Amino acid sequence: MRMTFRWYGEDDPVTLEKIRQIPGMKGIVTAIYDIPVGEVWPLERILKLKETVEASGLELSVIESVPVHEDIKMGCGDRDRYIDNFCTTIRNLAKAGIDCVCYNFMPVFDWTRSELAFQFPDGSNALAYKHETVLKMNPLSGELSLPGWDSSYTKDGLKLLLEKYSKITEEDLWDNLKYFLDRVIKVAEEVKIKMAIHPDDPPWSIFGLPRIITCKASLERLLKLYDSKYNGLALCCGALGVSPDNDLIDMIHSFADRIHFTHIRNVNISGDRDFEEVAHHTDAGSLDIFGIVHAYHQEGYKGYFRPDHGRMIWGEQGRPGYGLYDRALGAVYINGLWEACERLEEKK
Ligand SMILES: [Mn+2]
Repeated sequence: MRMTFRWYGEDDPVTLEKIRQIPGMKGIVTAIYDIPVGEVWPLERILKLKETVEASGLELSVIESVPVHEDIKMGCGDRDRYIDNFCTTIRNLAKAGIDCVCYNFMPVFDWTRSELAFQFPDGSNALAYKHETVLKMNPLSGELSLPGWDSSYTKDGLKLLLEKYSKITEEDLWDNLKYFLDRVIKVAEEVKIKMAIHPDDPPWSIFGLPRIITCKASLERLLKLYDSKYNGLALCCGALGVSPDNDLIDMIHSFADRIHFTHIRNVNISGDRDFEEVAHHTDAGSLDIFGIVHAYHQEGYKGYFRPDHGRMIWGEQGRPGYGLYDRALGAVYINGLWEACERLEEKK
C-alpha cells in the first residue's frame, strides 16, 4: 500500500512542506480546484501541479476528484459534451502519469454534515451529523453552509436543480451512471487509469435526493455495470461505516481486486443516523480500524491509502476535517498497523 495525504493546493494552510515531514508519507491526493465543473483540465495545468508536488519530495498519487457535471448525473442537457470533456481530462491525467482518479455520483450535495465543529469533552472538535437537524435544514434558505457543497449555486439555480432532481428516481440515476461508465471506462482502460468511485456520504438520501452508492449490494451492482478492473472503488470506511448494516471487512474481502483507493477514518455512531467523526484509533469509535487494515493486508492490497477527515486538536484552526495534526496521527497509526501486519507475516 502507499500512504497518501489530501492537499487542497497552494491556498491550503497544510503545506506540502509540512505533509512531507509526516513519517512514512509517500504521496499527495489533490485536484485542480479552479476549473469550472465539466470543463477540460488542460495538460499544462496538470503538469504544473505534478511539478509543484514533486518539488516537495512527494509523488502526485491520486486525483480526488474530477467532478461529474450535474447534467451527466441527471442525464440531460449537455451530458455528451461533459462526458467528452471528462474523457479528455482522463487522457490528459494519464499523459501526466496519473493512474488513479476518484469521483462520486452524489446529486448536488457532496458529503454532508450538520455540524462542522462538534465539541468533545477533551477540547477537540470534529464534523458531526445529526439526522433530525438535517431533516430540519432547508437547502434553499441560503443560510446553510455545508462543507462538501458547491457554494457557487445561486438560490434560483439551486431551486431549479432540486426541481429537476425531484423527477429523477434511483433507477434513473443508475441508468445515468451506466451511460457515463460505458463511455468513460473504455477510455480509462485505454490509458490505464483506475477509476475509483467514492461512496455516498452519508449513505442515505438527504433533502429528497436519490443516493445509490450506499451498501455492499450497490457496490456489487456498480462493479457489474462495467466489468473491468478500471471500474473500481474508493472505499471510504467512514462514509459507509456510519450505517451499522455495512460490514467493511466483508466488503474488503469481497471487492479487494477492484479497490484502488482507500479512505480510513473512524466514526462514533451515537444514534439512529447520528454520528460524530473521531480519532482514527479503533478504541475511539464504532469501527474496527485494525480489522480493516488487517483485511487489506491479508488481501495483499497494493493501492493507495489516505487518512480521511481528522478532528481539530491542539488549537488548530482550518478547513473542517482537513487540519494537519489529527490526520497526521491517523497516517502514522495506519502505517503502524500495517508494519505490525507485515512483521507478523514474516514470522509465520
Ligand atoms: Mn471519504
